[in-house]
Amino acid sequence: MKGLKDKIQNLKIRASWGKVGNNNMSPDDDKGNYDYLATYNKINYSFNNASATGLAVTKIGNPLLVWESSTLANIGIEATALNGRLNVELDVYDKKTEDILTTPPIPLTAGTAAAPTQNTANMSNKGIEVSLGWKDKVGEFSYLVSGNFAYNYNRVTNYRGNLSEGYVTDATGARVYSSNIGQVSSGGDTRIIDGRIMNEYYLLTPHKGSGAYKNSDGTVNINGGPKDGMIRTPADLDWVNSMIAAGYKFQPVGTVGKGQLYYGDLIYSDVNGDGIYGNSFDKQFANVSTEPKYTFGLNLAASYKGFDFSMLWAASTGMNYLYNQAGINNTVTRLGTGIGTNIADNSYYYNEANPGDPANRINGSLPRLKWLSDSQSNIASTFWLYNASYLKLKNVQLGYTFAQGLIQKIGLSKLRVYVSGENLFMVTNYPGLDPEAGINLSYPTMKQFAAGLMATF
Ligand SMILES: [Ca+2]
Repeated sequence: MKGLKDKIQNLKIRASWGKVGNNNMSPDDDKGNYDYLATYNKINYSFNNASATGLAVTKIGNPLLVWESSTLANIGIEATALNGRLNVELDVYDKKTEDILTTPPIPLTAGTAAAPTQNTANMSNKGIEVSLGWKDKVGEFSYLVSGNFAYNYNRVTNYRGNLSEGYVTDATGARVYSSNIGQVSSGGDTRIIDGRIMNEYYLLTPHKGSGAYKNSDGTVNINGGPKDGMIRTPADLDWVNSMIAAGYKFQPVGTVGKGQLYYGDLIYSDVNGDGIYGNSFDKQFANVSTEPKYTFGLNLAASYKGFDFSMLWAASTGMNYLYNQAGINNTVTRLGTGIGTNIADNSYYYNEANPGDPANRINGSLPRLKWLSDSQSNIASTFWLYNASYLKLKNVQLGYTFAQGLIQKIGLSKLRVYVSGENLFMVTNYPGLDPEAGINLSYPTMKQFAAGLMATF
């Protein structure tokens, strides 16, 4: 045991369990504060063939309503070893949020009043947090390296039932595609549904064709067409026309033409196989949300004689943002509104009348420019879903502390000068302003430099 004590100075195993209540109504927008009461509103009704004003229930009350509750169980280890040089912390947690307030849909046969607020949804967050640190001194040089890592796994565990999609035979004997997504989930481009990430993206996907256009018997190849979903060449457009001639459809814009579906437009996958490329049944869950799955931090510090240096790095990965912003990557143009260089340099252009036009850019990464509106390409799809992972140098500081003997002569007890910089460097593929600040950022994060002098009398 003595040998071990020499190596490990501190070892703590801890566990905790707690339960807290919350009356904040989420994920639905309505506030749940007084929802145990029914809401009444003035409403007109017919009395002796004349309109009269009366009172009617417009939202059904729920006297059984309780707060949502979160149960957090946590187990962790803390250790300091090798004469305080190594520091380790590890935490594993399991958080269950139950009785989340929601307003489930009710059938119209229940009347026109809004459904009562109920405690129906559950959510699970599980994760791990690790922090490792090493500090040491070699002669007059001391240094510290510490890093942290966190992983979170989020799932909605109970909402409105399971998703059921597929072909069914309707009352007339016809084979039709049916989905209960509207009943079992809520939201739009991001949705809440049982078994998936909270507010997971649910989107159309650009059609990934094989690049071939026809089958060996001369018929149109339904798995062919443009490889990246954009109609780029005359052969791509011919394929679209042949598909339509063969009875297939493209949505949201179904007809081919300059003002409709044309060169430089995206077309979407027919995921459910109903022959319509890009209808609502072709939306899929993307396995990502705006919440990071992994976060990292790294802190480095060192000092030698009077000099001191420190640096802080941070990274988040595993989150995606649906981003389609005027002036940055949205290719819809308006009178009096400028377009960014990203759009000017990367939007598709093809001059049909002159295929050799040097201005042609048929490999442009963004769709063609459009005037005022675009209901084909600039709509929600995974084309506009960007990996928002980033690595940032958040802070660097270099300082110098003057030797005591020198400064005591001028009546000071301590004198330190320093220079520091913030947000100096970032690596990301996200085209927006700052992925750390989220999608809707109106003012960019600033890069800052500072120089300072600290005098203690
Ligand atoms: Ca379809």
